[in-house]
Amino acid sequence: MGYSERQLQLADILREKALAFGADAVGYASVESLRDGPSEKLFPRMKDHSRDHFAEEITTGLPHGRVFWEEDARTAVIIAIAHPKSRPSMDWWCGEINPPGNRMLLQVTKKLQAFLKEWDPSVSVYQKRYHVERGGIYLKDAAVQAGLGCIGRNNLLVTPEFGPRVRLRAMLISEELPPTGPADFDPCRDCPGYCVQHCPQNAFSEVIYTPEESGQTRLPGRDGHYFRRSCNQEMLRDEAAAETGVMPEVSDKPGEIIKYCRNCEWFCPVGSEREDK
Ligand code: B12
Repeated sequence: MGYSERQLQLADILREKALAFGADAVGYASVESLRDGPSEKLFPRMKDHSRDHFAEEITTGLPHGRVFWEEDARTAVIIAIAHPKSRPSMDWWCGEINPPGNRMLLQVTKKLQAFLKEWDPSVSVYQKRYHVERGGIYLKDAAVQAGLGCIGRNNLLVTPEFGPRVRLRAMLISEELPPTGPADFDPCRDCPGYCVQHCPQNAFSEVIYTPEESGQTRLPGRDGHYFRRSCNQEMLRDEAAAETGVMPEVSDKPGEIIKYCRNCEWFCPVGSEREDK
């Protein structure tokens, strides 16, 4: 598809702005390429949803797991912020309060939205929520299509610069921008799989999904080895182990600080040299 001068210019400016506002990586995927993607397709066939209480929080009016796409949305702008080993608190939840990393992501997309409003008020901008049930999109699928990295054996987006130690957020816009992916990148091919070996719940130890049974080849943990229920077991343990404390970055009131397991991120060697940017 040919892109106009205006679209090419916007693609450049938006990228520049996102990085200036604090994103560590940014990419674009066409909404068309994301519709009915691997995660959305698998969702109704999942063996165990685990966090089924999310179903009670559906605000889209769609069946559980379906993505709500705004009618005029054409491009998904995906941003990533690195969550390095040196700053673990970026991922800590304090009660119901969003972790500092998520708040940074939100600030970047809010600033991008404000910039776009000035650039051309006729461009529609949709902030996408974290949970698909509340209007979000499947962020890893979108990040792969936007060229930010690939899905690794740990079932996470693995980026060349920061490995899997990133968090993602999306914003949809009504302008068509040239897609920046997918990328030809596969660091897992010759890796012994430190990430999966260090899972405290052995969530990657058996094949849960097969291409035959699920009718698709893009599966959790690449070849269907990731079991959401086991992973969630660890997260419930982390919640039970939460201790009361204060996180000055988010609030001066004490709350239960939850430090979710990140072994499948910590043990991935990709991008480690960029840990402290
Ligand atoms: C629900 C949820 C959970 C649930 C269930 C996870 C799951 N995968 O099912 C629980 C609570 C267990 C969980 C755990 C974790 N989560 Co979580 N989670 C989500 C959430 C909200 C939706 C994920 C989902 O439901 N996927 C649907 C299921 C069906 O798909 P899937 O298991 O992901 O597998 C699909 C992909 O692998 C894809 N795929 C495979 N190969 C290929 C190839 C191509 C080309 C493509 C396009 C796609 C593709 O197809 C599979 C489906 O068949 C997302 C945010 C979002 N809106 O996307 C964050 C998210 C995925 N989680 C994230 C993280 C970091 C974690 C944890 C490390 C915990 C933590 N400290 O935050 C663990 C790690 C789990 C793991 N190794 O996968 C990050 C991942 C960042 C990254 N680098 O990828 C996300 C994106 C949130 C964020 N803030 O950025 N999570």
